Amino acid sequence: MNNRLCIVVSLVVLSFIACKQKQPCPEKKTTHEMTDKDLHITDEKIDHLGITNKEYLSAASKRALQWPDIGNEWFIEFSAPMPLKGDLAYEKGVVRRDPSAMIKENGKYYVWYSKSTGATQGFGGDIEKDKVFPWDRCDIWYATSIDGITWKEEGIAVGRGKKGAYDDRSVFTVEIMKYEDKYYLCYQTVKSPYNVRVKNQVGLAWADSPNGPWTKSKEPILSPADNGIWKGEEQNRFMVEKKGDFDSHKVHDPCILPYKGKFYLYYKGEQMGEQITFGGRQIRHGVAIADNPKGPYIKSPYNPISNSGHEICVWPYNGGIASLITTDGPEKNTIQWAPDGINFEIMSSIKGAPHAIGLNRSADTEKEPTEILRWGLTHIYNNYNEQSIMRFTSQRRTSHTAKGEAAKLSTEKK
Ligand code: AAL
Repeated sequence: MNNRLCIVVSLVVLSFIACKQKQPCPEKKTTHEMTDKDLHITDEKIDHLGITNKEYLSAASKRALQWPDIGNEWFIEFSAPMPLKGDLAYEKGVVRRDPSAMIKENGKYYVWYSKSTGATQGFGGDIEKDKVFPWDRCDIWYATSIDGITWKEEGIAVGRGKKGAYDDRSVFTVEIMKYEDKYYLCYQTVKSPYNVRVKNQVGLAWADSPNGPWTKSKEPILSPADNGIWKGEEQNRFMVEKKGDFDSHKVHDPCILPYKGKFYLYYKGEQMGEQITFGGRQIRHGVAIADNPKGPYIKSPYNPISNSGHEICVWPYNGGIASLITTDGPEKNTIQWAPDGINFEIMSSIKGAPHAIGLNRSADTEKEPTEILRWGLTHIYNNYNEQSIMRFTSQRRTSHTAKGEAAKLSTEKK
């Protein structure tokens, strides 16, 4: 090639690359840039959405046209939590919180939860002696019930480890998985001293019966990412040289689901140097996947899989995984669904959901996407030193009638 030709070819290639770079990627079009073709407009959709003129679509109308065919069944309302009866009723001086899901065995519901006693002093005093959080110095207890309302506390399931073990300070926020007639409890662990920079891990215990005895894993099954760097020696969790991954400080709220022949451990991550964003804490969710219930659990390269939420609340639905996203982040107060357990899309927005939900795993999850949320367990703060487990219910919103209108409608139907 002579020099002139060479220059011409190079210029053509360079301008092609430059032009390519300027082109917006088709998947990255803003709502404003979308054309009728992108929106799949039909007369039926225009009528359903009540759009005045399809030649003049506002950004809101374009978004509405993009909504997939989401059914009303994803939209639900929660009733105020109700107290439980029996041993799980409010008890003076006792913290019972973060109920696991319930499983039904031998005609009884089983639930596991964090239990501790005594006042919470916080981090101002002597952390060697004090209880720094309501979930500090906890053991995992369990209870059974015939009707899900009156409960009998059965005793301790998994206690804290011996001094020096990774779980010597507290074991808490537990979830249950039953798989092939074996039972698995996964839970949070903290090793002493419980200071504000302490890393939190996840432990696992297994048993042949829901009544135990439970064998604990010798090592944690999940740990925080180790790529954050604290700044200075002071016990200050907001001071960092580098924040690291979304889960560089804590891995919390573990929940294992058998899914597609593997085991998906969903968890909440807390990052070193946490900030307030979008009016809430920087809380995200991740998933780690294993071939066997006992692990090893490998964190997904797609993490974080949610940039919002708090406690993990996930269930299988229609070949995918549904997730209730509460409390923190720009997508809080939504229910999301991922066809592959990883790529979640918003299916509905909901009013404030109960915290730390313990799902009813015996529900028919395929009946409706939110069937599993018809009733379950949650916790409330009676005050900072006492928390109790409560029962929630939810219902679908199917009508909106004026006073007297519903009665009239049903008479007319007859
Ligand atoms: C909850 C959960 C975890 C935290 C603490 C107890 O909301 O996210 O369990 O560690 O608070």
